[in-house]
Amino acid sequence: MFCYQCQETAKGKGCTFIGVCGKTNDVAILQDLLIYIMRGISKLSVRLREKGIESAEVDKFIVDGLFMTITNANFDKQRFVKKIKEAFDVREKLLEKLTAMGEDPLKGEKCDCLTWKSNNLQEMEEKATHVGVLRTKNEDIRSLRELIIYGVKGISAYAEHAANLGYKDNGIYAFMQEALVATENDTLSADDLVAMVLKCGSMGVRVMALLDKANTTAYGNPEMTRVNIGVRNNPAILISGHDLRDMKDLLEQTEGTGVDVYTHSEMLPANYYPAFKKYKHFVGNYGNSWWMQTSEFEAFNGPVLFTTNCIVPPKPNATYADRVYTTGSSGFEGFPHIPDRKDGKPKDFSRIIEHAKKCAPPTEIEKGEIIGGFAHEQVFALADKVVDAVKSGAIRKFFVMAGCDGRMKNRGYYTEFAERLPKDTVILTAGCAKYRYNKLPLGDIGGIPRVLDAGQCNDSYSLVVIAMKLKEIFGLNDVNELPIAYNIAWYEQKAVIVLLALLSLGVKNIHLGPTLPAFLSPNVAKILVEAFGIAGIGTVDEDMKLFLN
Ligand code: FSO
Ligand code: SF4
Repeated sequence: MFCYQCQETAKGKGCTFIGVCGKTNDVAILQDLLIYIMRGISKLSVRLREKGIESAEVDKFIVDGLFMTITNANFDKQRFVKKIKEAFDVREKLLEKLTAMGEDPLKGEKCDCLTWKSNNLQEMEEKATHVGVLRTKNEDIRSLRELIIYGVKGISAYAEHAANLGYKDNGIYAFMQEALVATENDTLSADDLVAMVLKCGSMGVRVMALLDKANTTAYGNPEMTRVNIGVRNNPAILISGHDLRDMKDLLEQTEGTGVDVYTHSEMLPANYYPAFKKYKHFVGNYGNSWWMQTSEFEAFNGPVLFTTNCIVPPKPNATYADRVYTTGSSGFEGFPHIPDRKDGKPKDFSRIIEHAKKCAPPTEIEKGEIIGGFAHEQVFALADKVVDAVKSGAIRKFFVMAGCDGRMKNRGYYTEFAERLPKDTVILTAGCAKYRYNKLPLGDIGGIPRVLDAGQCNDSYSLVVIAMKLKEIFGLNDVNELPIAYNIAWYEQKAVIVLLALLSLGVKNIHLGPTLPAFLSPNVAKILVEAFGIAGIGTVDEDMKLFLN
């Protein structure tokens, strides 16, 4: 195996025997094979699209397939085997369709991503070792191809959540397939691929806008909310991940059962939505960001539902492994998987609810409240206050500190950075990065909290909308003239698409940490530095000086 798609990749270079995330060699190579066959499917689908033929089945397949390969989403080997077999069937139908139209389905194509097939696991594994990342020998082309793939994986996650709420965009699906094809096209130059990277960024904005519309139309606009982080004395279910439709189904089905619901990690922002706040058995948020789950799930005592990443494989002596469930694109061998909803009907969470009834209430690990819900509409409602504070100098600068958290010690940088920021600065955040500082007593500026949490990583879109609004209010020509600095933390591929989205909007001088991606070759990194002023992070001292001058 070779995988370098996330920030925690082994030695900052690549995982080769087993993933730092726990992904095994078997799963890693099957993910490579799945992506390879999806390239073949995309080649055929792109040709059919040129003839005006779209397939909802193909679109969904590509979205799900990519999402399953995101870091920490799915560790279940059998699910990948099944998905690869399904991929052969999906591809076959497209080949047949082209043939029926009188076309040569292979038309000059040499890539065996269009033809290779085997239902034998050993043969699959053998093939898989030849179609991974390192197959592209030129390191700059490899770097750009992978940057595109990771961006599209990020898009897939947000597209899936939006689709679960009935929001679909054929333009986004078409782009995802076009991008997969581009990463298999040897005639494309580095410049062509850079153009594709930027297009990927603008599609990132588009998919985040779509998901924002889906979430806010279905559940209302997030509003300023004080979220309880303590516990009550009832058995409970902990829900993690990003899928708000799953959240809704779970809240509805637990109502009146005596089982409470708590959010975990990236589901915390569900507490900010009017449609969810009304449920009396929705108690609040339990625990911290994803990587602390191994101890926090022990203490929770009740079942845990993963709607997406980030899953950490339980330690061999974990007492909670028999009470974790997955759904959607997430999976883990041994965790029961709740099947997809059919015909738009709710998913059936009764099994988890029955399980919860037999469990002890959660053990308290924290007490108090955290504040959040500062997505675009809530911030617009405070716009006069914010603008006055900027004009009077009460707010000197905003710091976008969105993105992900992770387990590496050097992420302590973000806690220290937040603590040491002067009192006339405000942090704008989204994603699980916030857990590094959202429980610090950072105070407020004239009633405006110094940490404004917009929501999940996809709600970085809100931060962009807020920046655009401020640009308009202050009559500026360029978003980079605003007193906003970007100090973003990344971990997995959704953060990659958030970054590309910001670049496509012309945001410059983003600092990215705690380390720059291993998949950026020196030349590709140079392009990003020269064109966009991207930089890594230094020490807190150095960066404080740099950002504040
Ligand atoms: Fe975090 Fe995990 Fe939202 Fe990611 S929980 S790391 S970027 O999945 O998606 O922020
Ligand atoms: Fe390694 Fe990250 Fe890939 Fe997991 S996702 S195998 S930790 S690079």
